[in-house]
Amino acid sequence: MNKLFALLGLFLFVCTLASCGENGAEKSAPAPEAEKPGGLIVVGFSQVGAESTWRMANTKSMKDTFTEKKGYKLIIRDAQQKQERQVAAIRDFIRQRVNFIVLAPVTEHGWDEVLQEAASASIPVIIMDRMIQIRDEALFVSWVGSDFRKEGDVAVAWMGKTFTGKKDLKIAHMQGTIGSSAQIGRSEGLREGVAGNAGWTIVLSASGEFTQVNGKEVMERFLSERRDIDVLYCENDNMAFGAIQALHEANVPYGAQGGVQIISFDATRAGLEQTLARNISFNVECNPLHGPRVEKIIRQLQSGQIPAKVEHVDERAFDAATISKEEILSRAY
Ligand code: GYE
Repeated sequence: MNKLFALLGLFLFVCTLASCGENGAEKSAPAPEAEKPGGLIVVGFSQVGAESTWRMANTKSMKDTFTEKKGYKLIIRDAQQKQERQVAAIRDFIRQRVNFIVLAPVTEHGWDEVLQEAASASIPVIIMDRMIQIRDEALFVSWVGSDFRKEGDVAVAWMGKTFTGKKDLKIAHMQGTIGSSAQIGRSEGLREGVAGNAGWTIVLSASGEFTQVNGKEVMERFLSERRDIDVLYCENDNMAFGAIQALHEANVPYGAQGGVQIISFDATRAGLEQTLARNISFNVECNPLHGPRVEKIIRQLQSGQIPAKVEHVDERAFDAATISKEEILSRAY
């Protein structure tokens, strides 16, 4: 009986989804019942890639949540940081007539067409992690992720406190994947901080694509251009690890020894180890454990409820004085 109501709820929801799109969003008949091997709910998950510790923890959280034991079949497609691959994966999910699509988008733009296709097939789409910019917001059900702009603001507030009175602050800016929400929000925070502080200057800027390998390479490039860097504003932990390797190899002081002060984002366990060791001076948390949050949305949809359109995750920030070894060890990512 419950199941019947759940299915009815979902049916009503997808009808709403299909009918409220503009720009030619056709009012289509609901897709035939998806193939549900053994009665499982099929979830197609288009993941960005495996570029960082954060990302691996995010994939694991999805795998741990959407298990067969709990009644799900999870199909994961790794896009290797390429949007074309994500579009192809979504089309494939539509062809397979999955019950739900979960998209962790590599960048914000370029989703109108393919999400229109998903809506026309009456497949609800949940956006996780990074956000999308889309003409018609009815093309996705909900988004769950971090407030990246706020993360940037938290880092900048720390800089303001730490460097008060410093007349000339030279900042090297290592950005994440250009066009991704995590990069956009964190970079905007810094840009605004620089605009509001007369003595602050971004002297170097480049993308390290959120990976350790590129982080090292970009830092080497930065150091070949100049060494008088006060702050490295680095948009994730893995790039910070690469940057630390480069600084170490070039014999340039950083962290507690004085020299370059590194700000990082994610606060993964390894990132917090580096923070406790005072190699990273300040680390802003970004929580990747979205699996249960996405499942909650799916459950709501199944029981005919309309989930919140946007859900932000509460996050903290750390310096060496505000973390303990126990806290690091108990961290799930
Ligand atoms: O900060 C980074 C990852 O989108 C929040 O992507 C995510 C970011 C995270 O590669 O480590």
